[in-house]
Amino acid sequence: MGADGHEDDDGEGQTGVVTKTRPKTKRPSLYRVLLLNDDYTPMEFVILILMEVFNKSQDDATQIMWHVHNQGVGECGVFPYEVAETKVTRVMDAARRNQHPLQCVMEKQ
Ligand code: TYC
Repeated sequence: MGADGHEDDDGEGQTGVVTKTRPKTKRPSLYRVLLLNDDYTPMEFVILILMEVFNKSQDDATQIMWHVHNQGVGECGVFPYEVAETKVTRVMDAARRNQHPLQCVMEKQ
């Protein structure tokens, strides 16, 4: 600081464009995994799927199954893209293996 109260020009003062860098921590987009109702898949099978693929308790799985049965669609969970994709594939593979028409889809949240 000079006697006149102004900054001394010591040559270190920066001039030009000030770029404020913001750390880019992009969080992954989330996807809802949904089960769709149908008339043929046994309720027990849906409950087992919810327990095995979505790690639900028997009580939670039963509640979700009834919700889907009554409302036509219901959420099994919300996951990053690749996790959601893997779960949809596991459900669809199990349904196909057991010849049930159960449908599972994912949608961006
Ligand atoms: N609606 C089926 C039945 O009455 C049960 C069911 C529930 C099927 C949920 C699919 O995602 C589903 N057997």
